Amino acid sequence: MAEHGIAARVGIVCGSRSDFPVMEKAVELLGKLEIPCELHAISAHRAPDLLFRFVGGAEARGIRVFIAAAGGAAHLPGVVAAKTILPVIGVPIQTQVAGGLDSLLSIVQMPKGIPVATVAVGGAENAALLAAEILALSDPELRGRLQAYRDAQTRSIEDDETNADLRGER
Ligand code: RP5
Repeated sequence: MAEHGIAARVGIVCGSRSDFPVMEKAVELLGKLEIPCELHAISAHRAPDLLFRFVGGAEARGIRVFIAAAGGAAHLPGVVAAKTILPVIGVPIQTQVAGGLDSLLSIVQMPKGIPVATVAVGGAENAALLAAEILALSDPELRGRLQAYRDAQTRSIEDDETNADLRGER
């Protein structure tokens, strides 16, 4: 699924549609930063040929970063990384078995040679921000939007009513 009708720069792939409620937070944040993305549900073990087709054609379509989310024996991000030289960010999805520790270890413990940048369990927003930071290296306008996002985040904490006494020290 392509978002915004223009060439996507971030390719988000989930092992299952059941991961979408988590990963839609990444889609939303990328949208706020005006970064076009596409979202797919492709299981690495149930549809490996389709996954290879998706990854193989992505760079030509404009994709520059992948975000891959999976739960359990979460090999999807590693398999995506094996088939591309573009950066891959892995998002471990929470599970019933070990609260997502199984997913986290499956993604973060990549043996050397093929890196996957791993965020926290359910860390869809940080995955989106990390993808934005990578894209911003060669996109000064995006860098400006990212800085504005950060500044607004900081301001919202400074403006919290519990911090009223500290405001004069700004
Ligand atoms: C993984 O197994 C998916 O990424 C999902 O997190 C988990 C459960 O998948 P379904 O039972 O929803 O197919 O492949």
